[in-house]
Amino acid sequence: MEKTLILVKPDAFARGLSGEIIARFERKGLKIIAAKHMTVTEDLAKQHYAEHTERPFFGELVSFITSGPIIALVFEGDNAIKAARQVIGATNPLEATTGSIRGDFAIAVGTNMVHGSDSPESGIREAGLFFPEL
Ligand code: RTP
Ligand code: MG
Repeated sequence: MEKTLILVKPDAFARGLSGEIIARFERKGLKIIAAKHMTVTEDLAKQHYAEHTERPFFGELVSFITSGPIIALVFEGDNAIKAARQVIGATNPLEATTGSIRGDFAIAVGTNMVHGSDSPESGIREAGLFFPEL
């Protein structure tokens, strides 16, 4: 079974959509194996987004994810990575289908509500960063 790290990003948390978002992953059939309310430190944000270090929007990514409280969760299940990304929708909310989280709730790529790991290896790495006890 795979693990995926899901972050309910500051925009989604501030809008009071955490419950709605978490319910969608549960309805899909994914199981929560860790969850916490927290604020991401700059150091953790840089480690989490390490693959994007050279991208022009890296600074914005780090400042946004550290800008307010989030909920971090690890979901586990068969094909959890692909299943969760299907629930989340395309990176650009304007390209995400209706019925996906980003398609239903977001407009801008920088404030796209949710993070989901992009491969089984990333899932293990990212889950370990946020939940070292796992
Ligand atoms: P995520 O990591 O947040 O689940 O999103 P993703 O896999 O769909 O997208 P990724 O390529 O990993 O990008 C990470 C986050 O960077 C922001 N982004 N901004 N300005 C831009 O062109 C741009 N491209 C990506 C998004 O917030 C994306 O979620
Ligand atoms: Mg990604």
